[in-house]
Amino acid sequence: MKGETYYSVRMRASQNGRHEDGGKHISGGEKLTPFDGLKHTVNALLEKGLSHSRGKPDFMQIQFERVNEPIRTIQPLLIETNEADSAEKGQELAKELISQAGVPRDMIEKAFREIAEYSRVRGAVLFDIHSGRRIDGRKDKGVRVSRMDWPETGFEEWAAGCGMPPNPRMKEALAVAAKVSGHPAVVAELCWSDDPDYITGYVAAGELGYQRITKMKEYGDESGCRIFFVDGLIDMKNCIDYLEKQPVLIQSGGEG
Ligand code: PML
Ligand code: MG
Repeated sequence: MKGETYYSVRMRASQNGRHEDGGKHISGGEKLTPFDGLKHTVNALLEKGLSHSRGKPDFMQIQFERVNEPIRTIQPLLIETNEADSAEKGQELAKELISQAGVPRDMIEKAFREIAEYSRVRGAVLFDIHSGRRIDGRKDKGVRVSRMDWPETGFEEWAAGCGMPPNPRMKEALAVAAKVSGHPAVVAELCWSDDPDYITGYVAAGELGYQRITKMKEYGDESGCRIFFVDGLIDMKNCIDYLEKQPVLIQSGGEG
């Protein structure tokens, strides 16, 4: 793996025009692959964008580019599943876990009050745990975490070892969470899907691991959430550069 040339492959799909022209987000995807995996990867992303519960896209962009920076390998987070029988209980549990990760309670409440507004943002929102303000400065675009992947064989071995089904959605979310929590400014991540038929979400942080919560919203709800609770005293440019540009492969036995 090390020494091999990798390519970052990205897909985004929307309906009623491009995202930046007000189109509805349908699907997105991020992969890292060696050259000989490009065809398969592009096809997999095409398939993902075309068969989505948020609707049929009328705009899709798939692009690849060679990655010139050295690739970092990062270990998967520990995983736990927490059952919640209502969205209200799931969100209360999420608040408790975010607080265990080190975010002050009043800041968590403030972030949750702003979730409806943040759900309009296409990427992630960076929320400063000191000021209680959004500090990514990216307006509707937010921050798109890119250039990470978990090679399939490694993921399948890991999933079998944890007794988890090798679910591709979970693989992608775990790869994002491991990359994001690998930056020292990120204290915790809160996420649930914008897909109307998927209600499991998670809270993730280095020590806490990847804490799945089985119900974070109601079926049929198309509002998602991706908030990174960050220590705004740490250099945010460095953090955003890392999230968008640092290539990362998830690998058991990788860096912490
Ligand atoms: C998404 O699909 O956008 C996020 C899914 C988060 C939860 C994945 C899981 O652990 O089941
Ligand atoms: Mg989605």
